[in-house]
Amino acid sequence: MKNNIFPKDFLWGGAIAACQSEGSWNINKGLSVADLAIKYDKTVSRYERKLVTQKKLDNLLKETDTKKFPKRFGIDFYNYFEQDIKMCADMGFKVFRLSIAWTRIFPNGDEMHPNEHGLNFYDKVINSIVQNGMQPLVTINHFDMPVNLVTKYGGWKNRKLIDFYLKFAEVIFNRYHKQVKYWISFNEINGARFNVFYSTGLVKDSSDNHLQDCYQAAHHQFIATALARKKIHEYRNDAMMGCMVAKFTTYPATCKPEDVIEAQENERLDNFYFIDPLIRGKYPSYAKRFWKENNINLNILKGDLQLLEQNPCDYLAFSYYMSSISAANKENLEETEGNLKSTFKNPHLKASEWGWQIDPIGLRYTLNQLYDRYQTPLFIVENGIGAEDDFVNGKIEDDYRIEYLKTHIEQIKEAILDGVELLGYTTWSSIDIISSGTSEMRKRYGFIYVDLNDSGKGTLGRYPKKSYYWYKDLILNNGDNN
Ligand code: BGP
Repeated sequence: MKNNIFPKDFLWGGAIAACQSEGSWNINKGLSVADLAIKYDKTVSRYERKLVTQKKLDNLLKETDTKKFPKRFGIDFYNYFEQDIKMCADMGFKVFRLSIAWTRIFPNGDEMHPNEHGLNFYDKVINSIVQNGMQPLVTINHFDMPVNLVTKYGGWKNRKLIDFYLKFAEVIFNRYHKQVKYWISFNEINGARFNVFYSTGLVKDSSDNHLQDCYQAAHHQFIATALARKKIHEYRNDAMMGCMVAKFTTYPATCKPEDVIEAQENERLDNFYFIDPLIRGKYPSYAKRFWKENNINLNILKGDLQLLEQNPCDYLAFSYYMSSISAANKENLEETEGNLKSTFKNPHLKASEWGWQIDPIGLRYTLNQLYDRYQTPLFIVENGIGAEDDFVNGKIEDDYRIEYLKTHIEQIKEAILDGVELLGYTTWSSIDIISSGTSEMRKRYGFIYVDLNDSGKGTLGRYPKKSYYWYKDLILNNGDNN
């Protein structure tokens, strides 16, 4: 028995995002990029799902059948939040991760004054989290920027976006800094590489050099993060501003040196390129070569690099779902799905129904890798398994979810024993919500089942799953009974 491994104040909890849960997409709210995400099933290629061209955007904007856009309705967290937050508190959550919809506060992103209706909603949500004894962990922007900032300003490649974002951030800092200590500037900031439209609002054919735009957008998000970090520290000294990446852990497919180099290159470009500026305060040395070879000419203003250097994030947050393998020659590799991008099959791993490869040991490896490299506190802000749950006689026996979380938590323990400083663990997700990647409802991650199907039908009733009681017991014992 390994006892007392998790620190006493370890932040156990779960996560959701505004655009996948709230619904009420047009109640005192502007249109967000997430409101344009159509439901797809597994048969539609990732490339097709993600690709947003000008023509596609025009068609999406003209579409009048709102039912095609499940994220507009979510799970009606907008009206159910008190019940949902209470159920999470009853599970013993110490922290509740949520995001604030930019389009509720600034419906078009470029207004002079914030929308008081939107703020009133989050006043109630954040009060409810705090009154229920949990710390709110707030993601400022989770894949839901205002569409107006796309159509009028061209998205994050435009430096003006930094000002709009900061205005939004300052409004919520001013309003919630007393209740909120933990912040994340952007959900999965490496989305600029993998989830371009929803992360940065860039339309694929809007310029001659799309890749240049993606990396310019990422640069602007780095600057926005540094400025937001600086600002929140003016409100409270002990604030914790984190940056977050989708961590893509990959192993060389063989011990062939070419495969090892390929794996190193993937880790660098998928992850470290995005973390280094925000934690180390500077771009990695290989960035120059990458820019040159890809015809990327970043517009970095005087003072930008100094700003990054002076405002490193206070912790590193990341999502971890699966791992992949890398090889110089991909001919013999078999492709499978993964978070934000497809991966290659590792013969030693099983996968979820959606093809995401389950690798608990990879989480220990990742925690050690990140801590060795950055020596800054880490926070796992997403980890979980998407599955189709069977709802039978009001019960959901989700043993596969318990197994997934249990084996990952076991490896987190090992990493803590290895010396990794970990602030907390918020599973994805606390409650079933609409899938980010496919907008399906049947891909469920929560401890709480929501009676809603892919056609938008259901009572919206909330039911604790078997995993709800398991997680409750785990938190009660601070992870020691796992
Ligand atoms: C991450 C996102 C979440 C999310 C999760 C699971 O990329 O931050 O918003 O939903 O992945 O992905 P999916 O819903 O596509 O299964």
